[in-house]
Amino acid sequence: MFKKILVANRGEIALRIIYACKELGIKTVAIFSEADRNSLHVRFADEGVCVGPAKSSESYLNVPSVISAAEITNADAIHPGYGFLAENAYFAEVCEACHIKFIGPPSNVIRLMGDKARALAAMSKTGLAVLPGSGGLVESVEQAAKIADTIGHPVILKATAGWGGRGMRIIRNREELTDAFPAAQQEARLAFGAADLYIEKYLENPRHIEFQVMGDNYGKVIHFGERECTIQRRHQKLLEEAPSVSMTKEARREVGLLVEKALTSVGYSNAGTVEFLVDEKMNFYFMEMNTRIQVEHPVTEMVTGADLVKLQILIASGGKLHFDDHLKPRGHSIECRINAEDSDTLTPSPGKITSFNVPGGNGVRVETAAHSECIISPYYDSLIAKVVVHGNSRPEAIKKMERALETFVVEGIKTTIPLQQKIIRDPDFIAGTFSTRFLERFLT
Ligand code: MV4
Repeated sequence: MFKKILVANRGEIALRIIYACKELGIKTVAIFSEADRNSLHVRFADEGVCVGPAKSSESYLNVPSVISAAEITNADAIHPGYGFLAENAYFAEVCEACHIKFIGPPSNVIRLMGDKARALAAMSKTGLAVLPGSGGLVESVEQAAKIADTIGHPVILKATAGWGGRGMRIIRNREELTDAFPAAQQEARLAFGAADLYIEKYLENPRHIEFQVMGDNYGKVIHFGERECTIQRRHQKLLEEAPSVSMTKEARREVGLLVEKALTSVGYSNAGTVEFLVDEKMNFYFMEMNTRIQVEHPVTEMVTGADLVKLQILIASGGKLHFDDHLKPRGHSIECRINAEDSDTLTPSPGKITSFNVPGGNGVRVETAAHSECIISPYYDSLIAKVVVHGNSRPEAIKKMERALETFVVEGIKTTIPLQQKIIRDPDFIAGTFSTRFLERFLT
């Protein structure tokens, strides 16, 4: 087992990892930027190393600084959390070269999944369904037009290096393609440094359902069921749940087995998430894979009883997965991501929190690094807390969330709480009849 882990992150996820290490008897090293000197992750870790100024690119994303911090403190592993360096294949390679264990999948698998067109091709080859499309890069408007004619409009152009919906263009007819193709290329080049695009059939009202997986280093991959992540605004998730209301036991088993088979064949290990677009007929189409622990992992933990962060650490240190059977979800869990944002415009609202009361009680879990008098920095992600509830049923979980949000006091900055209160009281949300278009009704 590792003796000391460097936590290459900040905020609530850094705390989540430090808590897991404490429970496993592993020492921790926090890294921090000049803006985070007084943060809780620095306080609760055994050691702290300043890795640079407030700007992420010069601190949390600075590979030589982070590696040096691990070398100086003699850490034997690095947990990257999510965001920052978590899906940087080069960083994972440098860790490997420096004999520091990267707590995540092998660098070649990170690289494969980071290239969305290659990932689609690889997953399709293993038997996962993918939407009809180019099956690789599209080089020109003419080639794109030919594919669109074959599969029929509407189609969608996506950046192969993309994430967060940038570089995406929905194409409804041949005329639109002429302008959209170079525009998407340009946007992708600016955002990701690569103009490469691929094309696929566009689904009008899909759901977004993702499967949590964990693989060990002995060829075993198991799934931990699905999360429903359809409720998003501008590609930003606001609320996630497990299990999905639209899922059946049979579909879970069927898709889960396909996922396990696919990931075993690419040599996957550690935590990962396989994202699907799901149509009205409950057809699952592989969309992309995230090779990290995700923000919304707690809802899976609540219904399976697993500690996914501990499992990540145990697996990276050579441990084996020993689940005899697939975990059946018990009850229902919902997470609200509380962001320091204006809930109407979703624009950042940094500043000082003057008053802070975290909800509690039966079945309520709050992940946060915020506290009264703390400063929410404009330099980083605006996530300030995750409210996670667990109930015996979905209606019970919704009630608990309603009560938890009502008793969550955050003063001094604006938060997304009012928007999430609207969502959980919405008849379509309560009935479970929603698609990715759900939030359009709430747009201002
Ligand atoms: C799609 C789609 C419909 N059809 N692809 C949005 C983020 C990016 N990762 C992929 N996205 C989508 N891809 C096809 N072929 C609809 C979306 C989409 C979406 C997906 C999941 C959750 C919310 C969404 C909101 C708008 C669009």
